Amino acid sequence: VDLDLHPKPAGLDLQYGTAGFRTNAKQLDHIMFRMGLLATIRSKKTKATIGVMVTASHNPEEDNGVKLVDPMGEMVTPTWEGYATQLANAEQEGLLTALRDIIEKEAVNMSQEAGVFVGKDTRSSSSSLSQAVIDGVSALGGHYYGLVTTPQLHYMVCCHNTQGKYGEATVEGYYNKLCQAFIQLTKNASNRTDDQKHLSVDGANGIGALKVREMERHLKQELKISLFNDGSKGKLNHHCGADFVKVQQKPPTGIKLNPGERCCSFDGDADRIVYYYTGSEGHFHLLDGDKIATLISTFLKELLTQAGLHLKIAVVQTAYANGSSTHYLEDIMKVIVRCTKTGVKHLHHAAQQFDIGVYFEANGHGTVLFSKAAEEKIQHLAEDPNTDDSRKRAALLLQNTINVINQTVGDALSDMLLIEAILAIKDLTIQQWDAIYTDLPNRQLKVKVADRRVIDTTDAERRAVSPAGLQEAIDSLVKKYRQARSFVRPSGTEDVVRVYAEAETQESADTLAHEVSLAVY
Ligand code: NG1
Ligand code: ZN
Repeated sequence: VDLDLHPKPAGLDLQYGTAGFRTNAKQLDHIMFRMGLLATIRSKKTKATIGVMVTASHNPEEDNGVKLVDPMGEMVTPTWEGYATQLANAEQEGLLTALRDIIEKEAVNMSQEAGVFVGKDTRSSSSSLSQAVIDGVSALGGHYYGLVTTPQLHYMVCCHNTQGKYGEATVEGYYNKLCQAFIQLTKNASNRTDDQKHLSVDGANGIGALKVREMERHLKQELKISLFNDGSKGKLNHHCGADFVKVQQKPPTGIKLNPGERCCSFDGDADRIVYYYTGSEGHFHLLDGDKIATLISTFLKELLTQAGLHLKIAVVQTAYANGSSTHYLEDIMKVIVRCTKTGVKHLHHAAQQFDIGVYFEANGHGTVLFSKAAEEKIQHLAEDPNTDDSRKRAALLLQNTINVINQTVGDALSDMLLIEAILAIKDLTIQQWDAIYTDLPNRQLKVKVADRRVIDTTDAERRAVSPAGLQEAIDSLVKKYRQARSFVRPSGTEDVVRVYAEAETQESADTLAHEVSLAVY
């Protein structure tokens, strides 16, 4: 490869953050090329196929980003995140040395074959930027998938590296696996009405809109989707999409909301989903990642009981989880709850410690992980001729649940099918699901500061250890309100400090969030 193909502007420094590199698309050409190079080296090192996804998820259309996907479809390891940052920031004349450093440190055999899967979202900059990645993929065996959702790319990397055991490494194979499982699941729901089979989807004017249309053809009318914000008119993530709905706590523009009807929003690369509806009084009701985690874990726990299986199930959340959800899960449902730092790699890792780990960020990114042992026990029960009918039914439901889930990463399409199936099987309306517990009113704000890195946190980001005095200030503000909680942390994807507050009333949550933002300056 010609290392001077996509030269780096001198002096530009970027970090591989929680979701890879993410900034204005104009600054990313050299980053893409270099991530193509790094993915090739990572592939040679792991002797497996590596994924590279070009997207900036829920961020504005003008932005873009890139992240690497490891062999089993998971996020790349911290050491390689470090290499990514080093490689990205090496000045043009030092690029060769920076590459050699990594190759040497990792003792990579450069004659090993390499394979890299590349995917992109629908941003206008994604075509040229993904081309820059491909230019960097010097090796043969690269495969360009073009337009895919982030979770589809993760899925195909995993399928490829497990020789098809997880499924076929094509977009078609992905639809077949998920949709067949969904159809099997819904056979357990009796007499679904047309209303129950109907769902309104806000595609955020992004890749999720294209892909949900493709997927719908495999659903045999078992789910009928009205698609809004399909990308034909509006701008990506602009006043629409999961992040807008979650943070603004209001419906997206461009959607038709009839009272009581189920709606959901994807984000710009379709790895997040949130649900909502308007009540008869015109009130907006949001069902976020916490409500989704509660629905899924309740369903799984009931099935485990019916199957007579003793498997350890846990729910993994972050500091952004609504206090009511944590209380409900721990004290009423009596499941283990863990709290990790923000960023799915942390949640994913914590969820792997259990037989069944349900993880969701409040913003709607999440999935369920089943240990190998758990999957085997379920399979054994389903196939054992001595299993009685009701236990067998539960075991089969668990098997199809496993198949509808994308275990590599949070996936809006897969989560949507799982949620729709659970609502059908349990014969729940969205209102009944919403009524499982009542959210504490909350508010999220962002604050621009000179240097967000002066804020250091501990206890899964729930307490600030620096700058001195900040935590004490937050503590004394929180004391003024009932059922209140608040924390601040530097964002890993934007140059801001995020403030979160919850309290007994919306007014208190808003005031508290405002007061805490003033304390951050
Ligand atoms: P930051 O910018 O670090 O807060 C945001 C989300 C994360 C995660 C990443 C990656 C919130 C509060 N934070 O991270 O949960 O999804 O983006 O996209 O939603
Ligand atoms: Zn996303």
